[in-house]
Amino acid sequence: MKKLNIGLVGAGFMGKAHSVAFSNMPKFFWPAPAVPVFKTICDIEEDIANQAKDRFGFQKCCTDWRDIITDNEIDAVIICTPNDSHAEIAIAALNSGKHVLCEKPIASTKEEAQAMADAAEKARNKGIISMCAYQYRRIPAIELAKKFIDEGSVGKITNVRATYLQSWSADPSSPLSWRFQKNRAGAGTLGDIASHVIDISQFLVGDISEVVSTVKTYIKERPVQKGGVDLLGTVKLDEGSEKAPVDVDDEDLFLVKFKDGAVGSIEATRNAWGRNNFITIEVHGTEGSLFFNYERLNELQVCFAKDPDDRRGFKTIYTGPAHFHGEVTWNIPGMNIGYGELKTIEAYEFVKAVVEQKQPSTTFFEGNKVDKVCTAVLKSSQSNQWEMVK
Ligand code: 4PW
Repeated sequence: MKKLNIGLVGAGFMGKAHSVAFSNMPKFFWPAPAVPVFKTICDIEEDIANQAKDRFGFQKCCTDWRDIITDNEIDAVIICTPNDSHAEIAIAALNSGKHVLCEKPIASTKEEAQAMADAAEKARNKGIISMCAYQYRRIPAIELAKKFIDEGSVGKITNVRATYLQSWSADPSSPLSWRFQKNRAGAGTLGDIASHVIDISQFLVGDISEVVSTVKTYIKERPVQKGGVDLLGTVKLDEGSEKAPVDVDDEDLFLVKFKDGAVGSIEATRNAWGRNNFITIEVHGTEGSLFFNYERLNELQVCFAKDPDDRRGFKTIYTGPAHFHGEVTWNIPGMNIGYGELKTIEAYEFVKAVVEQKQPSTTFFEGNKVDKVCTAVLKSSQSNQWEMVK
């Protein structure tokens, strides 16, 4: 059985998600393309690195990511650090011949995003795989929507309405993690979550060519979190804590035009009470419509124009063994997959790409395409006019 030696950088929330995914991958996908071997985990905080080693089952830990890059035994690097370090780590890893799976958004500036896409393109010729962790396009119901669109079942797409709404930052006492700092994250809600629905929209309907946007910051300062991993608002800091300014967006609203002629709207916020991981996408075509909501992860709603007037309406398809990778997860539709299985599908796609030497669908090139849309959204929020995606 082939082995793939893994080094993981960043032992917080996403480090946990990828550790769970890579260790579960062969349990679902068997025979696995290669079995991941958990070599080294890195975190800048020694105590977190040490605990993560034992908790996630790595052989070693370190506090400097360069120790992973210079380790000749490591084949692939998973990057789960704040956005401002993605470029440096990813480019070093690619240049040293390691495959890279990097969390989204690809980077914290457009220059870094471009440099990563260029480095990935160069490495590609040497058989090196690069992948951005835009996992939501791999949801079985989204893959099914893509199938309906590609086979023409809903006709020519005219309109796309997408949202990504969460509530975890609506409370002003949620700490100022790196996600609220421009120099670390690049942008706020836009890079963090709007990027996901930009990716899904482009996956389903093709490239976005123009945008017009409004961007808002509601909570202008937050209590400072000192050390530790980002807990996505699950820990609140008290009134007396030191505060610092938020310099990124809380909320983004934008209209989009797709190259193929469809139009649409995208909305994202982390301040919507009652919305948790509310990723929705509704696609209208000349022959029908599709609707997906992540909070009903294992369902896709479809409506066909050709149905008789007295029977026409949305029907719900429950994804299961008949759908994308459903044959390896659970046996009956309705038993359902969750976030863990979704990241496991992503881990499989990455390892398969490495073994088969075929780039996955979410390359750094695709990640850079999402970044270009985000750049145009921010530009439009300043210019108050339509901006081309360049
Ligand atoms: O990428 C996103 C994150 O930054 C995630 O998919 C969900 O929202 C979970 O955390 C944030």
